[in-house]
Amino acid sequence: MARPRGTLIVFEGLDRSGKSTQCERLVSHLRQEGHDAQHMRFPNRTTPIGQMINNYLSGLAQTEDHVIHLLFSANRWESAAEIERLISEGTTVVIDRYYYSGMAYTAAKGNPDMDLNWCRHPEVGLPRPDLCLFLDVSTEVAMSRGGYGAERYEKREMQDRVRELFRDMRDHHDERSDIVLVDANRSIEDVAAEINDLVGLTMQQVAKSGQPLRKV
Ligand code: Z5A
Ligand code: MG
Repeated sequence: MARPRGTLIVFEGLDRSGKSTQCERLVSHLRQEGHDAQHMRFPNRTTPIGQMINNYLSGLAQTEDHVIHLLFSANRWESAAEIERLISEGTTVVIDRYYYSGMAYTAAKGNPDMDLNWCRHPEVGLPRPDLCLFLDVSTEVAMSRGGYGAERYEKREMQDRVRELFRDMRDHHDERSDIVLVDANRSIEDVAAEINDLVGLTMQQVAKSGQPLRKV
């Protein structure tokens, strides 16, 4: 019998919600259970496009708002074929931030020409996650985890707007059926336990349904 395809899992959420921590734990957990699992993150700062994004985020470069939006998207397209290949070989891919961040952070700049609908266009056709785990954390808890750093978007006002736009996306956009909200104000272990259960269920559904990987 052919090996079932892998599952595509994405972590999203505001800064300091614990995405990177939980991605690493999930990949270790899946490997311990005998699954092939691969960790990816966006922005992927290792490519030439990723270096341009890094220069922008760290304040070394000024980049026009449309241009940086398209660079974030291009940085995902650089990896799209690799994601599809891994999934088709039966590897579960766990991604730290994806196009949901792409949409919310650009739309949060408040340029009326760049609303969530506009922001979604360059993402259409990317591999679509089987599950997007949205780690929901209060501003107070996020601040208690070391506060915000020095990068461009790490400011209270921007984070508050991003929070609202993520909420919009969960309630009104095509994305809503893929997103599951996880209360990330709890301990690392409690959050991880819920995530392991949710991911286990999704992997079973994918294997049982035989549904191919969808596209955004
Ligand atoms: N961006 C964009 O504009 N467009 C795009 O398309 C994409 C991204 C993809 C960089 O992202 C910026 O790019 C980001 C969005 C924008 N801008 N902002 N702001 P990034 O992913 O490189 O940012 P990051 O700095 O790696 O991640 P983060 O969001 O700030 O953090 P996190 O990964 O969610 O949290 P963490 O590193 O796992 O945890 C933070 C700390 O809290 C750490 O000390 C942990 O040990 C601790 N922690 C974690 N969980 C817990 C719990 N449950 N309890 C207590 N302490 C905890
Ligand atoms: Mg992180």
